[in-house]
Amino acid sequence: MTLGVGSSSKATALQAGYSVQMLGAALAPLNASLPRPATPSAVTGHIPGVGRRGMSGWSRVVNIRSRAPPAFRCAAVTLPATCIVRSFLVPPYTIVYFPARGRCEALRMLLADQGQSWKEEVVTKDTWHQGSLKASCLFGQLPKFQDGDLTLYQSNAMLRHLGRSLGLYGKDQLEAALVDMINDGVEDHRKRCSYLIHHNYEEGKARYVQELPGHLKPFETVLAQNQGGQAFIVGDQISFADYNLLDLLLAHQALVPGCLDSFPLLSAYVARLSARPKLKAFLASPEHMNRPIFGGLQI
Ligand code: GTS
Repeated sequence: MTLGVGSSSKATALQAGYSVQMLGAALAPLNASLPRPATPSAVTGHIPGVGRRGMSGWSRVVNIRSRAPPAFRCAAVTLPATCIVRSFLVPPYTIVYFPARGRCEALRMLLADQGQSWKEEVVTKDTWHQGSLKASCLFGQLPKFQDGDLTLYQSNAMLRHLGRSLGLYGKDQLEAALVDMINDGVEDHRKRCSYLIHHNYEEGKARYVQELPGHLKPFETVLAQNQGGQAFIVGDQISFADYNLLDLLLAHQALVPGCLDSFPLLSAYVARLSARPKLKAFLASPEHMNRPIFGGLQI
C-alpha cells in the first residue's frame, strides 16, 4: 500500500482490512520525524483494487497529522505484519480531461518525471455533452488543471506554470526565451496534427506524412546546436518544452512509424529522455499505455 498526505476518510482502509490503529502506529515514527512547524493534515492512500476509477487509484484512507513541507518526499515504514507503506505529500494537482493523452500527456510526463503525484478527473463524452462542465470552463474547453486554489485552462499555460514552479524553464532569461520558442513550435505542430486527426484524416494523411520531415527538421536543427544534440532541447537541464516535444515525437512515432528514422539526433533524444527512470516507469504504466493517444482515433 502506498500512502500520501492529504485529506482523509477511514472507509477505504477499513474496507481493505487495515485498522486505523495499524496505519497510525506504522506512520507515527515517520510523522514524528517530519519537519516543524506542524501543519495538521491527513494521510491518503492507494490500495490496489480499491481506489476509485478516474482518481489514479488514489483513495482516502485515514487521518494522521503531518508536518511535511511541500517538498518533503518519501520515507518507508512497515505496517505490522502486512505490507510496506511509503508516505509522501500528495501535491494538490488535478487534471480534468477527456480519456486521452492528447493535450495532457506532456503535463503528466513532466509531473511523473519530477516525482509529483496528481489526481485525474476523467470526463466522458456523455458528461461533456450534458454541457454544464463545458459552460463552467473559461474557454469552454478542456483540459482544466488545478494546483491548489489555482485553476488553469490552456495546456501551455499549465506547462509554463509547472516550468516556473518546478524549475523547468531554463537556467536564465535567455534560455527561458528559447524554451518558449520551442514550446511554441511544438504547439504549431500539435495544432496541425489535431486538425488532421479531428477534421481531415482520410484526405489529409498522405500530405501530412509528406510534409512531416519539413516540420520535424527545425527540432533536429535546434538539438544539433545544443551540445551536439546530446543534451536537452535547451541548455543542460530539462525544461517543460522537452516534455512537450517528447510527447509530440512519441505520438508521431505511433501515427507515422519510422518518421524519426532520418533524424538521428531526435531519435536518440527520444530514446534518452524515455529512459529517464521515472519517465520510463510512467511510459510503461497501464495509465499511460491504456490511454489513447488521440481521443478521436484508435491509436
Ligand atoms: N488551446 C487549448 C489548450 O491548449 O488547452 C485547446 C483545448 C482544446 O482544444 N480542447 C478540446 C476540447 O475541449 C479537446 S482536445 O483538443 O484537447 O482533445 N474540445 C471540446 C469542445 O467542446 O471544444
